[in-house]
Amino acid sequence: MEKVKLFTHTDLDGIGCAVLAKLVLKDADIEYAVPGNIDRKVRWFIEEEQFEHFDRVFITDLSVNEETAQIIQAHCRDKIILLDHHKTALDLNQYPWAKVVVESEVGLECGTHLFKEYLKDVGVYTDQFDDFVENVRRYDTWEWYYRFNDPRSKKIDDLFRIYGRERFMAYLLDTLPHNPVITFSEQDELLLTMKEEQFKRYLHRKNRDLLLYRIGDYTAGVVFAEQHISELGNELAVKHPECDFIALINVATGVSYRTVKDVDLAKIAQSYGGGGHAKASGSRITSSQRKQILDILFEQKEKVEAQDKKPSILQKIQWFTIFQPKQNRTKK
Ligand SMILES: [Mn+2]
Repeated sequence: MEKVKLFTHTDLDGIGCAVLAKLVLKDADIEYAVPGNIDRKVRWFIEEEQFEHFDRVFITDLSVNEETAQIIQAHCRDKIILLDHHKTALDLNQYPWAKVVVESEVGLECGTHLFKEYLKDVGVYTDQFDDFVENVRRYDTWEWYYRFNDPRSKKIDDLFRIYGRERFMAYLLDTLPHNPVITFSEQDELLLTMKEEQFKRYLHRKNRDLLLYRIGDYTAGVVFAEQHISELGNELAVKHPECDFIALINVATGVSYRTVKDVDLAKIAQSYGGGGHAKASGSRITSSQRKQILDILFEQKEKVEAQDKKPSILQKIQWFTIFQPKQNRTKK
């Protein structure tokens, strides 16, 4: 059996790939990543020659930047397979190990469906988890809403958010093999109802706080939000047809963009250092931007280390360089 490593995204589409890897390929080593850290993780994996321990390495529902792509090309092009559906990653198709498809005969693509097609092509998958894969695809592309008007896919994503990644993953690995069509227990339905009610209250508050801004040539509805991002973006877009797009700001992570009108948000996010799809994209808030926010909020401030925080590698290096000369001096 091949030893497999999988780098995948943390959302439902990302864990969909992890579920297929575990169920179909059995012995797969899963590592979760986000657009903000995938390059660092993949480069470390190559530089430290970790890839030597694996026969095959997948990167799913995520893409790498040009610099990382060149490192892959130079050092492990025969082992890595990257499968993604983000429009801003299409340039990676110049590399034989990358397959970026935005749309195919099924509709809009997603990571889990591309991974399923790959497994089918190499002959290890037939159709046992097709219902799950299709629901992941419908949720990730919002076809559940725009094309099928069927909330089942969204309920699966809601359940994933309620359960949390590890618990949901365990639940899927346990149930899918003998019950490939996901059903909702009475308890699940109650949790889903509670989540729906909580969302409605959140939406009401966020809609009240929404600000309209002119950004470049566009009118944007801007709101600070850290929960229910996809759903909130969509509902606010429906409520605000006067906007071109909605920007949801989570200071801790970044900005999510959702279309109202037909504007290319992949381009807009790219101009702020991000990427994504035409209808939904994102850009990061950098640590220096967060520092600027702190400068605005608190005039007189000084950074102090928290007690229960492990020192970062950078801090360790700093300590090392500070303490080293002193040790040498005492030896003399
Ligand atoms: Mn995806």
